[in-house]
Amino acid sequence: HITDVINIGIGGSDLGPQMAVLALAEFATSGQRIHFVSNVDGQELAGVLAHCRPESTLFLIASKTFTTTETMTNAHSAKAWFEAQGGHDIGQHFAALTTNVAAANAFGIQTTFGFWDWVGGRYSLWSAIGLPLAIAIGSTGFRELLAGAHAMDEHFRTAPLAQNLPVRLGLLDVWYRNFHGFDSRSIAPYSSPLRRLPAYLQQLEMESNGKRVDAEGNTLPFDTAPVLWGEPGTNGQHAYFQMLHQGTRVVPVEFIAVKQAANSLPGHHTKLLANALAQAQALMNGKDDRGGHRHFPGNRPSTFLLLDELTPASLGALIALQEHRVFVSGSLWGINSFDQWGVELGKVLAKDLEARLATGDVTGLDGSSAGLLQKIYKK
Ligand code: G6Q
Repeated sequence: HITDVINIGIGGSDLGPQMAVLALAEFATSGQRIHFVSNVDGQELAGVLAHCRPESTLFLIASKTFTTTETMTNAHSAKAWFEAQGGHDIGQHFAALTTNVAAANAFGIQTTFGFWDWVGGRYSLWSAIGLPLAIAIGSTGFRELLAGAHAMDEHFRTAPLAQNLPVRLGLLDVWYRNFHGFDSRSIAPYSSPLRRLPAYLQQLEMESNGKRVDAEGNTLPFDTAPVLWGEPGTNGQHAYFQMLHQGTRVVPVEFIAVKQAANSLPGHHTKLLANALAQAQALMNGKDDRGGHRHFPGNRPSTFLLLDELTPASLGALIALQEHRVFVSGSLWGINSFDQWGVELGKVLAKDLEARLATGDVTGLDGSSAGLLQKIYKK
């Protein structure tokens, strides 16, 4: 009997399913605890393993390439833990979500869930990478998520441009970025279950459109993806919203609220929604204090997305909306939203430095990296 499912993956093989499992906790059907381990910092895996037993744990090794260092390191440690704790039958307790079946087999995993190697990690929630979510909410729930996304796909494909949500959002993004020079966007989900949405959207937009050249490699003469950041509301209000209201730079805010409460605690949801409305109102209208320090200039733009309810279908539609919007702005900027050479460079450099940390060799390194390496290197 499996009580714990541990998804080991990073980036696109972590952020989507993790965000969605949290968002749809109300729809959990399986009763299993779903854990996400991404960081190569052993604290993360060790912390989860401390509460698990090998006979009741299922490991999902989520890696498109099955070569990512963080994931492979965690996967090997998980396997070593499993064996050291007297676990039997790796075949029953480890599965891989990957396009590299041969590498998974070589690792000792026979059960593999495949997808296509042309699917970028950050767009892979809909594929086998969504398995932890499918385990959590069941296949019916997962199909509802897909159906909600499909409805948004069809809307994007067929709706007239003036009513087309991804088109309108993408145009707005370009308008803010290039015509107003706004260099960031704050994501404010007024919904605790959507608390990992900012992290998910950060990757979706900044990895897709954080590019300085067009698809042919020509340097772009204008700015592209803004910085995305944010925390759930109302928490953000008690932290950085001060700057949004009275700071020197304008940051468009994207409010995401849910009309229907998923809990029955009296008063909470009305307060939550009232705060979301109040913030949008204050950003827009400001408050006149004749230029004194209590003056709020107002005229600060925000977008308000309202879901009737947070369900698998509405979450699917919300995520598909964001994917298509990134495609729209990326297309207008003429960039390839589907590569990620910055991520690849990090992977290569870390391998070189890992080898140097074992030997202390700094030959050919820049002074800054050499200095740091010498501080860390232990003889
Ligand atoms: C996603 C990125 C990146 C990727 C991870 C994990 O679009 O390319 O976040 O998902 O680096 O890669 P693997 O799934 O291959 O381990």
